[in-house]
Amino acid sequence: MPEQSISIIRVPFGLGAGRPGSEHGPDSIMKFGLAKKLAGLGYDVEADRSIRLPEGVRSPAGTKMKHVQEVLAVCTRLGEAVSEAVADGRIPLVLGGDHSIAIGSLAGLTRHYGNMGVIWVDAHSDLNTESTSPSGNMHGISLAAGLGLTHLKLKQIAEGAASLKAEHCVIIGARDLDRDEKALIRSCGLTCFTMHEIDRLGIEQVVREALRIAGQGTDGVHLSFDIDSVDPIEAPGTGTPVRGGLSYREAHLLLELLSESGAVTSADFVEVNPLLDRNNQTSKLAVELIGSLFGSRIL
Ligand code: EXY
Ligand code: MN
Ligand code: MN
Ligand code: MN
Repeated sequence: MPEQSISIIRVPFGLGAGRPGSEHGPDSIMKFGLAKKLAGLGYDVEADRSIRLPEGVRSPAGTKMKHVQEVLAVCTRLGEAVSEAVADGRIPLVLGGDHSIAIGSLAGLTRHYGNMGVIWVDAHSDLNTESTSPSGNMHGISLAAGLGLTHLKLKQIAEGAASLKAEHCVIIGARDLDRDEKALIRSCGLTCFTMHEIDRLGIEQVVREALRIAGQGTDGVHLSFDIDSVDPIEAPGTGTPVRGGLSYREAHLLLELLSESGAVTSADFVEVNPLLDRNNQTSKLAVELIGSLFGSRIL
């Protein structure tokens, strides 16, 4: 089997979130040894890509949704980088940044994967639209954008991009949903395993179901992992913490099971905020969890 290659794409962008700090996530995750860890697992690692906000891009003040132009500009550049990685046969591993950048990943990926499944691991569902958003923060609309439910379309970001099919999208770990998001989840056809289902079924069964939904009849599976899915006791360094999240072991097992399946073709790790962290605990956890996704095992 040829050596597998990973393109680590850093996106130091945090304007889609309501508080600053996630723009420091990529450098912090790298500082705690991600590239070395992946190389040690046998991958050929390309680690020098960083996506910057182009000079001079600035949204007008006073609009409901904040920093739309900045999100569009960064996501356009990210879409190109992700698309290039896929075209070169490399696995794109995108380090955020806030979760709005997933829009760029999805735009770049759906140029290549015409029928992609998505596993969205998050305390939130990111299913607001420009109309329903209570905060105006772009990271709260990213999955809705992927599904084609927002004014912002993936096609604006990357030529040939296409919306996801809800039937192949799964959310895992949700526990803080807005009223309109709940209504949308009930009507749009995606599957949402909240913390309640994880408590009842166990994370192993939830992941098996998720792999079936996102993996069967699709040509790729994208994992979008928001670190706020993990309980704030383990991951305090994030902008929108919600108690009652995945335990340390549940988070690892989820990623180990995804790894075992061999189904995941790309991933985002987002919302690590080093300014809010305690002793870099959250950045270090992110490195460990990414290791589990790429094959690191206890024994
Ligand atoms: N649902 C809330 C909003 O739309 O403002 C909170 C969204 C937080 C999003 C975080 C990153 O996952
Ligand atoms: Mn999110
Ligand atoms: Mn979240
Ligand atoms: Mn299908």
